[in-house]
Amino acid sequence: MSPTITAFERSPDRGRGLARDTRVRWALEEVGQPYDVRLLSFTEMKEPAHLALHPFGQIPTYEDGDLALFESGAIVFHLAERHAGLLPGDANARARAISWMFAALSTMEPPILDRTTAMLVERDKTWHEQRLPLVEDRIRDRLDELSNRLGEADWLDGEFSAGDLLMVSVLLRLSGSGLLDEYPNLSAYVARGEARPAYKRAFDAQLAVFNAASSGC
Ligand code: GTB
Repeated sequence: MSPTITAFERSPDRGRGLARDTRVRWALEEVGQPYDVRLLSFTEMKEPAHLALHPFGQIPTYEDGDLALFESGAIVFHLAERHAGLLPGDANARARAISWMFAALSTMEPPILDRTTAMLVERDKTWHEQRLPLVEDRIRDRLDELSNRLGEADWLDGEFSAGDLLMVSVLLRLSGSGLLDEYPNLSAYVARGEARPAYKRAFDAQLAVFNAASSGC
């Protein structure tokens, strides 16, 4: 039996691949693991059946036999541990790749999410125009450092890893902000991630869900 993940029945990002099921789909595609998807409405996400899987009533979740997981990072890590292709075999290189997974989620993602919040729910506040540049400067601080570390390398530490998968997924949330354009090496890094066949399959799969919902299928 294939594992089952959950995703938005109709993603608020209109199929741009920014919801967190995309990173899980991407990991599944990278390791060649077929999967099923259970689509959920916002109402269903808060009902007991889903809350039993996800304490915060969110997507994505992952079910495989008697294992149920939530948190996209934990799901990607689980897949990377159980399949070849997303973590190096050498123990030290593996530990460094895991550091990059945490860096993506706990160092890079928070300031980027803060900007999303500012744009989605604070736009009508009197202080929005003053706050946004501060939020964006905090993102720039991190992008400066990441850009310096990446340099001209293709990936963060040798071969493509789950660390890159999560880092590219996080950076993609800056699409349209103009911030990534200030860093040609990071823009190229994200483009390399998006060009991977596994990413394209993942992106197309989530887009197909949105298109089907929009056409009333
Ligand atoms: N830390 C968790 C993880 O990594 O899995 C966060 C999970 C999460 O935030 N899930 C969101 C969710 O279920 C969907 S991805 N939200 C519903 C809720 O909390 O009630 C976040 C997301 C939502 C919308 C856009 N968008 O429109 O662009 C992008 C990303």
